[in-house]
Amino acid sequence: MLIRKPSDIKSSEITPESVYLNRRSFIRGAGSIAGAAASLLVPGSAAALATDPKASGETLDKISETAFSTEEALTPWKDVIRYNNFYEFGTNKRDPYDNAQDFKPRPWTIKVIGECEKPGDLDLEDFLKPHALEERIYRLRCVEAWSMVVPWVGVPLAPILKRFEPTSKAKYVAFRTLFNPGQMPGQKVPVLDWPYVEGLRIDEAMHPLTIFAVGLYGRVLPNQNGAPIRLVVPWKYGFKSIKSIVTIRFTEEEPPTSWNVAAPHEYGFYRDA
Ligand SMILES: Nc1nc2c(c(=O)[nH]1)N[C@H]1C(S)=C(S)[C@@H](COP(=O)(O)O)O[C@H]1N2
Ligand SMILES: [Mo]
Repeated sequence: MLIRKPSDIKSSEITPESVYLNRRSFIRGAGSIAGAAASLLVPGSAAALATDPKASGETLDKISETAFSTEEALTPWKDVIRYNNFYEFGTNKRDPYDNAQDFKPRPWTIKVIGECEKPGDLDLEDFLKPHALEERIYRLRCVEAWSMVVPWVGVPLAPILKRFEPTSKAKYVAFRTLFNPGQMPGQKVPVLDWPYVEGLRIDEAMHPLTIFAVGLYGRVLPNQNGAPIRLVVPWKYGFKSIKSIVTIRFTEEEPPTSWNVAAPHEYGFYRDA
């Protein structure tokens, strides 16, 4: 699939366009983190970030905003990091904030396998380099009950996937979260069939708004938001946006997904290796 520049993308291809896309907010080539990140901080957030012990993450340099951002007001930092779904750290919305702080998100490698010519690894550090993240703040409203507008820092998934040369059999992309009950205490409880898995059709995975997020509010991802790397699929329900990804697999068959498996489903739970 051809990846086009934002100006080439018809609005009709971006669904639901009116909800979160507003081209007028396109800030072309705006310079540094100073300008870009500062403009993203709603009043009070800069101070909140500076003093929040759970915002220890390093800042990400040389990033500015993409064409895809909404002009809607951002959800304050304190809410973005305190109201999460991440069952690996508990099932209440506040649990990930309370329980994810000892999680070690680095070093981190993602294995890319399955229906592709060049299976291999992705190293998280490559995503954090300034050139990789240039112009990569996506201010997106994601579809979910709490529907937050978050300034994600990330990169489009499509060019990353294409590096591995998916074959014509690659009709889906399956994603898997880390399984490590020592670090993810919620995995000791059988609320889901661990590890968490999700899948997208290849065209959904290649959509320009499907991103790998490695940060928010100009900093590396807080653990509770899916550190160190997660999907953001803004027009899909939140559960599609799988967190702490360790494996990507190209498949011909539709892969199982955690929330489907949680409902009765044959025990063909997806595993690799
Ligand atoms: N590994 C993993 N990824 C996950 C989940 C989860 O429990 N485990 N919850 C999903 C759901 S239901 C939602 S709504 C979003 C929430 O992302 P947020 O906490 O950054 O808002 O993460 C998704 N990704
Ligand atoms: Mo969700």
